[in-house]
Amino acid sequence: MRKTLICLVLVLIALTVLLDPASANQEKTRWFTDARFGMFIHFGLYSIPGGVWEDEIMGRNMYAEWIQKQGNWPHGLTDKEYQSLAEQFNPVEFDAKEWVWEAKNAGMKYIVITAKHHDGFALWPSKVSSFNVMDATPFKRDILGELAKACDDYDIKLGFYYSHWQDWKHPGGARPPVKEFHSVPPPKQVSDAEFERYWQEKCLPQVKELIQNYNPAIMWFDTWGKPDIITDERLNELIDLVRSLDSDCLINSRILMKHPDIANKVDFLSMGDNHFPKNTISMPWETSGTMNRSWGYHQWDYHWEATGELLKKLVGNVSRNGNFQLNIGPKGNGEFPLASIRRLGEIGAWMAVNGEAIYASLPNPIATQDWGYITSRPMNDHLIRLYLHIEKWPENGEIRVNGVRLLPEQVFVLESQQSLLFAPHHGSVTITMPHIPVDPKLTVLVMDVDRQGIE
Ligand code: JFZ
Repeated sequence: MRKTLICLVLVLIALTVLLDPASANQEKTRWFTDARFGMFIHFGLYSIPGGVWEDEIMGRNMYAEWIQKQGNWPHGLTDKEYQSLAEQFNPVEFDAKEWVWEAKNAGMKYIVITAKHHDGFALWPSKVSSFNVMDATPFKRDILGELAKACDDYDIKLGFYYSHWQDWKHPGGARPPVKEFHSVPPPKQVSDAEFERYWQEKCLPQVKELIQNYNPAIMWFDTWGKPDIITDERLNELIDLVRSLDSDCLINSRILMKHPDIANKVDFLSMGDNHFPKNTISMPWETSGTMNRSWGYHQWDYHWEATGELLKKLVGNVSRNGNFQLNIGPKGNGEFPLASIRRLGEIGAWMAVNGEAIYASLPNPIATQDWGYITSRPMNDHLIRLYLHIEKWPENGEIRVNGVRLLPEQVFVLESQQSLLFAPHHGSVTITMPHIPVDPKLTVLVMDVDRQGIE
């Protein structure tokens, strides 16, 4: 009797999960939404020229990974010129452990690397196409395999960017529809039959290979606009393939961003590059951003952003229920640029003392505030913890938290536990700040308050 009852309860639990796709999906994406912060890596043949070809420099705002098809020289590069880079690809300084350690030390919980970018070059020994690190380069090491191993060792999730739409190596891969695109003769749009050939003989088999060989936590696909050549049929075929091989592997919305039903087909939304939404979005979502302008290493891109600005992007997203995936463009020899390393280290130092306000935190439950951002965490049935991320240190020594109507139980500086005085103020709470700005980048205060006080 007891056994039957237990069985019945188990079946009921299983049914609720099965019948409620939203809750099943929440379970599946939990690690991702808890993580909040990841690393993007753009690495490939384009990392060698780093935005420069025979003394010609790509525009400093341009993406260096596009050097084959876009430049300020009149012709772009011929396929032959670009593909000859494979013979030079020998990133002897590449050390998977070092890369993963940098991510871990920065407080990141996952890495997504360009397994294959638009140029069609594979960073793993693909049996599907010989245009890969093992068969076409002197390096002859499985970069993805080494990374997968290091990620396991450091408990970091690994995902792959795979350019499913554009492939400039395969004759059937789509060509970019951008007006800045240079090539003589101009790019011919591929026919549906040509694309189907690419789809069946390269794209799908390589995706299958990636999942079977490395068991990625994320397949990160990339389109922009709404390319007609990715038909509903092809979209479903690709999604079904991933799902059938690994039902836990997360898929991002850029697989076909503008599709009207995309939110129901994928696991998380990826925003446009460096696009930071101003509203809370309940579905898991992420912005990918760069530290400078280019994704792939660009020797002349000096637009490095300050660490504080990068932190604000992270915190801003988390306060709206989103993630931040911050890009690194390693150099052709496999090293991270020093400017990136410094920023990663500084972010990591901040995360080491303020991580509680980020990991597995919830969005801002009250009004937006003019002094910064709020993240939150339920503590028990009645208490909610608000993390106040102070961006602008107040000149009058006080900050006012609007929308808190009951007096908090306590307020303190997260990194030092210093208690702060507070007082009610017409339906809000005023906090007396320390005299010296605790952290000029972003200071986190903790405020524990009764839930009823913010409803
Ligand atoms: C794409 C790539 O072309 C680029 O090289 C880089 O990998 C980046 C992360 O993704 O570029 C995009 C894709 C989508 C948008 C903008 C640039 N978008 O939707 O705004």
